[in-house]
Amino acid sequence: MQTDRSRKDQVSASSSDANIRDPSASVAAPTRAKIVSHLSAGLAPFGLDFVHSFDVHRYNAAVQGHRSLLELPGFGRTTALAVLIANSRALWSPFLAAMRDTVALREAADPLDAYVESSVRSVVAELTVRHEVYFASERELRRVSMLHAADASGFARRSPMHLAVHPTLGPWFGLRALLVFDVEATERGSDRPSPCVGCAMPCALPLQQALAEYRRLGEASVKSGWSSWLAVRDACPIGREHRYDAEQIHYHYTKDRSALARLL
Ligand code: B12
Repeated sequence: MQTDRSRKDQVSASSSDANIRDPSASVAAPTRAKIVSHLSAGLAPFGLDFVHSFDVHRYNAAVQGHRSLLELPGFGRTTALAVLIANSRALWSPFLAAMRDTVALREAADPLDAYVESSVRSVVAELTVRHEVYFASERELRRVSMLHAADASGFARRSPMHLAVHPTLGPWFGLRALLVFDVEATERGSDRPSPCVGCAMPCALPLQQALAEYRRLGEASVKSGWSSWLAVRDACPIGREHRYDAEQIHYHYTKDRSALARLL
């Protein structure tokens, strides 16, 4: 478990090569399939239960010309393996267990981000191939739009509610990290149709209401008016059986540390 200080140092050193591992240490580069199966098996116990591979150039094409999003490294390859890491509600129970066991997590500025970061880094560290890691929580030049990544990969499609929708999970998942490897991508990423096509869009009215509050109060409205934002997600007809439980929902929207502490 890293300290808060070392996490901050890593992020602030982020536009350098801080996260790029040296391939000279590598004996034989693992294949795409080995990387993906290593990540799937290693991350699942942490509740990071979705690992979806695609070609990083699809993300780069999606953000081309965007005013604030940068291209991700392609390592000079025609295709380069990108892996999107996501979670269903399965994240909650291992996260709470780790919180009970780890003082540094309980003291972290954002315990869930710290948990995701240490979990992903511990699993990725076992791979010897050159790579770069981006977390959903990173800012400014390191910010990756996870919604564009989900869309470009075909894992889920961006929807009018400013969330991505998966054909089975609906909007009930988090997008946590995007990894890029110096390995050819053998799958480009799929263009499956958006689950929103043909939907009567019951999210439209709650979205208007939540956005009105957002315009009035700014980002603080997500915490103070979180039930309006929850109503938007709840309106989606897809994935209702994957809805998070009440405590998980409450913490994700409010980041209420004292409510979280009561669960430990
Ligand atoms: C910043 C941010 C927010 C801001 C958005 C404000 C803003 N002006 O952009 C606020 C604080 C409002 C917000 C709220 C929420 N967010 Co948010 N957010 C992000 C974050 C960290 C970055 C988004 C970003 O800047 N993208 C880059 C920009 C440049 O992309 P863009 O497409 O060009 O810009 C779009 C957005 O800015 C958006 N936008 C513009 N104004 C507003 C205003 C509002 C209110 C919203 C929601 C969006 C929005 O429209 C633009 C065009 O689509 C992402 C993680 C990530 N790294 O992607 C999570 C993320 C998109 N959020 C997520 C979630 C779940 C939420 C919440 C439900 C709360 C929560 N944490 O559980 C709420 C409610 C949103 C909803 N639709 O129901 C998830 C989405 C998962 C999914 N299934 O799709 C992400 C991926 C985080 C994660 N770890 O999973 N979020």
